[in-house]
Amino acid sequence: MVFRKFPGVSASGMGLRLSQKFVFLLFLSGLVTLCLGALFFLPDSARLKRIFLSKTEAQPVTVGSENDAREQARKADAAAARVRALSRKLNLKAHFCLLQMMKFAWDNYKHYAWGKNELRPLTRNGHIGTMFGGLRGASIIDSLDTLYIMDLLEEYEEAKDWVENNLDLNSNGESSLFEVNIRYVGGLLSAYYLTGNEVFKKKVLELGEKLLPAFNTPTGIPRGVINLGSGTSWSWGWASAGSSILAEFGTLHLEFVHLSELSNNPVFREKVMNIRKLLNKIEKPHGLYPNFLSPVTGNWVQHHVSLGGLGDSFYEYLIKSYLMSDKTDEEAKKMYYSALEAIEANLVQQSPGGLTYLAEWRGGILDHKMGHLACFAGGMLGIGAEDGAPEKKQRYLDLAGEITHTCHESYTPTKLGPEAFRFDAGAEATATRLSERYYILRPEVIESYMYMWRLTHDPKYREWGWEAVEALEKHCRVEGGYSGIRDVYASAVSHDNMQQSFFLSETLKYLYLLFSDDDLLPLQDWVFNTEAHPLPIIHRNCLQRQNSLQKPDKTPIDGKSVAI
Ligand code: DMJ
Repeated sequence: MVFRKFPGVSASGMGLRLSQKFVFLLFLSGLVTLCLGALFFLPDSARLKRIFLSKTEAQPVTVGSENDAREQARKADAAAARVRALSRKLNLKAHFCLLQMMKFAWDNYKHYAWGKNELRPLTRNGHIGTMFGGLRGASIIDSLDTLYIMDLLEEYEEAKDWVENNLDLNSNGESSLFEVNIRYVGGLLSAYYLTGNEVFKKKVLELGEKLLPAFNTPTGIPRGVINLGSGTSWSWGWASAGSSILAEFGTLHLEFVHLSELSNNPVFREKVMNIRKLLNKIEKPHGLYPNFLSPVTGNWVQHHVSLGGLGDSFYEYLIKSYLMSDKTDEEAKKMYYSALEAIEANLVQQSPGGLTYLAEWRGGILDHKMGHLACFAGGMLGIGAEDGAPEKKQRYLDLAGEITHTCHESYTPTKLGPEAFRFDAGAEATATRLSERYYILRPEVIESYMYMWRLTHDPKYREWGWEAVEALEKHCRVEGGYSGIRDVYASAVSHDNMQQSFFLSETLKYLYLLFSDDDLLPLQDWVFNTEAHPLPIIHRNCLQRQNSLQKPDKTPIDGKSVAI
């Protein structure tokens, strides 16, 4: 090797200096390589990689984002499908549970209380009570349509046979016109319309006739109590000044219209149209309907207004009369929406915590309390929203959702709700009195979940319904059936020993429908009476429909005459 000579440096000295430099440079480059290499292994190295990579190398990252986006969309779809599958599973599970629950309630009633009105599940015997006079089998009549809808056909046959062979309408005793109407007349009508079995029609027309004497008053407003054997009727002892109750005489319309339809006898319709005529005519304080009316003078007896007990189903039957008439009963429509205006102006309130509720009104003074019974109003407002004035439709649907939300809020901590809850002295949808803490298997909150589900398909309503199923199983199921509980706030529940007939007719049916497809008893074709018995909408426009199939010159499309 020839080294160039540099001035002042010997060859051997230069060689030594060169090798020192070489070692130093080698060391330096090793250090730099190590440092750069280490950078790539730092946890946040991705950012540095981006800086060090050229644009062309960076390109695949953009392609990767599109892929990522596609991948994310695919994952989201898969997740949605999983949720749908899960909710189908939950529906199947819910259906399965509800069938088991209905069967359990029915089997226990059959075993321990057959033919009596209700089951006492703790003492495992039957209860007759005083509401139905001499009538028996309230749980059987209330269960007929639920059993049929749930496809529990063996059990339905047992119920039908009992009606055929054992339902005795020639009974004496003090019976409530309202309760007999909503449970027996409603239950038999539904059973007839669903199954077409003539035995139900025969029985219900016979029973309808027996209720007519209750209307023999100076005004035609019926009294609350009737002896089905003798036809004598009188007012409830507890109702002030011999008055009749708004929710009682105002909850006959749907059933009586169908009695006239089935019998071709206008008398039933005339009786309820007469009630409506009087209510329409009479002066109403602030547009509101008080709960007590004299059947003698036709005047209000007290100024207590409520969408809870004593008032509730009167409002429900106004909108349902309109819907059941295939939206032809304009008078019912007008009365419903005017009543709603008055309710909005006078009863709808907002709590400090932001909950919307329906207060009670006592001669202008508000009682900031809502009964469990008033929770049906979520569903009622919901089904009535569509036919409200254009500018009110959304408001009514929102109000329906808000009331249902408030009622759900009252369902805590057992996930079952008290008989009444308050919004005063710091209370937010909680029962403040010991005497209002009980839950007797009532349906109203679940009823509103069912309607709101059908109207909005918001999954929260099914979630809330499922909470109720779990709570019923946990707190109300006992060895001998289902029982109400005395205190929804108590950690150790105490049972009231009563399986109400409306648990079978309403609570379990509404839960079952909540988890069913909308075409099981579609709201376009059926209305539910206040005991959840489905009654068909009376379609009057079939002639128009037939005509619409004809050519303009009225010649039938197929050239043949249309049989009507
Ligand atoms: C049912 O008999 C009916 O829903 C009625 O309109 C009110 N009370 C019970 C259920 O809570």
